[in-house]
Amino acid sequence: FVDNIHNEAYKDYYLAPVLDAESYVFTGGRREVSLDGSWNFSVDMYDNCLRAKWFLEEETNSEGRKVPLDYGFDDWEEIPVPAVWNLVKPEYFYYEGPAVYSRRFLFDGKTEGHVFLRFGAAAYEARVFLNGEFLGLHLGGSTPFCVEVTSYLKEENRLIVVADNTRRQDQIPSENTDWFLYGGIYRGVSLFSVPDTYIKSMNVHLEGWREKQVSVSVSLGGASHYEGGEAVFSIPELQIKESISLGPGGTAELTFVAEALSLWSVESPKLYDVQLSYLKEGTVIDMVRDRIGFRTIETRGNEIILNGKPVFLRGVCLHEETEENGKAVTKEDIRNAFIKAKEMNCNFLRLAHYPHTEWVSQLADEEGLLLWEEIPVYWWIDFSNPKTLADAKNQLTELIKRDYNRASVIIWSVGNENPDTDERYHFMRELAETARELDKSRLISAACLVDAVNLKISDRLEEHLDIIGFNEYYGWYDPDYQKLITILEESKPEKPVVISEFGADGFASTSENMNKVRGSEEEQKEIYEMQVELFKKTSYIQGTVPWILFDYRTPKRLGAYQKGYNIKGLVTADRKREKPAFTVMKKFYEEVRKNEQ
Ligand code: GCB
Repeated sequence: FVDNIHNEAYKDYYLAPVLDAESYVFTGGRREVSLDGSWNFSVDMYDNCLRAKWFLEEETNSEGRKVPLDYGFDDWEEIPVPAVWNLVKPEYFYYEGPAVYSRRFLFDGKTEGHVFLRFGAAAYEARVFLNGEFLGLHLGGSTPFCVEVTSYLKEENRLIVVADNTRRQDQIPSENTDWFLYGGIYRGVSLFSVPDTYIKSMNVHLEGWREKQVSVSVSLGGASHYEGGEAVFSIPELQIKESISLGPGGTAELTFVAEALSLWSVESPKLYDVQLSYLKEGTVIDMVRDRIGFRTIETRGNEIILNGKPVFLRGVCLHEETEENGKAVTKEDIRNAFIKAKEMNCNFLRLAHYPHTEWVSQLADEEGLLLWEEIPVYWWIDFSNPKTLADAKNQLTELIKRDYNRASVIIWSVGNENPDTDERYHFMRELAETARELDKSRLISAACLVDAVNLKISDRLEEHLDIIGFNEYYGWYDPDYQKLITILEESKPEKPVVISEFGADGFASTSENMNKVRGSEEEQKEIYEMQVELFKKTSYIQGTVPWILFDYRTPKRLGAYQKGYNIKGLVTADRKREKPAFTVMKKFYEEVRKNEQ
């Protein structure tokens, strides 16, 4: 047996078709059959599955069973989907590379219309094979994607996914991050069917809070030409039923006034069940549903305006991680994080540094929390590489498509702490423009760096942002507070500024004499106190977002106290103990809230 396939050539074969935002289908209200559960699994460091085309299952063993070479997928170990493989077994903890997932499933054979597979997320490259066919490649470790499987389905099916979380220079994020890049299919997988012509997207938002004008945009998929169809949008609770004829391209923009609408807000997160039907000659062909809040978000000078009123973003940053589940967080994990944030008097979460599960925005809609969502254009990125830009744009588009209808999401962030070079400027400007084109109902931001030489808030990207996010660690990485005082006094931003990160390490002091040593919780508390005093004096600061709610794993932090964790949390990684700085923020936010009333 000789495997002499050229090293890279075998991979080229698996590049297209690309599964990108174009293939994404709206699933709200559709019946999805879950393929979560136990899947067969093997790490595949050498990419054997792709090189030797195991997915063809061509070999036959003595029982006449088709197997990949001398192994059967069904004999492999089983691991749960969704999950990160790193936490399934200690020997997988540091594994980074390709791994093969496989499962069988039955399908009842009725395939009028189209059938799709939907993946919530798989890190980072995911190649999907069904019954021996390569169906496509998805790039990006935290956004959802759909694959049409209609013509490949049989009664008994074999699904294979090669998921590869290798860090590469040209990816988003690139090779160096301050968080753990877990591997695996770590969000749900499902199967759903739609009719021949179907509703592909439904984007709903409120145009004006005073007029209560609602806008719905619809697009169909399936047929190549659409004639004579009609879209009917309804909000049963308000007895609203509005219809519009679809153009030949299968799209329509519907606007109407809903006078009786109660706005969604932090204090009163009112949601409505909505429904959109596609009809042809009076017959309902397809229907989707969602549960939607209606609010507006805009800026006025240095202020952020929610439903016509200024709002201060009392925030905290959050990574998608728990000790037990890694990135494959549960709804309960999310609820616990919300409880902690609310205890600190937060009304806002920055979901750092990549798209978190869609459950976060769904639950935030219910709980009245405002969200900043971000794509992982983090630190250094291969900014001059067009392939990298295409990947970033696609991740942004997939995120916007997924969460367009979530009232809680008020900001799209196009990146974090990127060096202010020409390449970066062009790259990120294009991302900001893409976000604006896709969604006029939200604000665009990025977490920028301060100009540390001239001591000013100044970044060429500002021009393309609605909110200037800026990260600063005065008191910590740079102990000189005076610099921050100068920066805040010297800067005259014309837009609202959100301190999108600040903070310091905080390890548990174990005895009296440990107090106030560098990195202790006591020092962390003092840094917070000093920061908060400055924020109070700076009127253009319209939000503060400390780094970070919980301590979390990161391979970057190898110090004696850090032990593989970023320990800037306001709460320990087990989520059990609040550090003293938590109380500083809690009091500050309490004051802000009182002043707002
Ligand atoms: C930052 C990064 C964040 C890091 C943090 C830190 O500026 O945006 O991802 O984890 O600082 O702890 O240094």
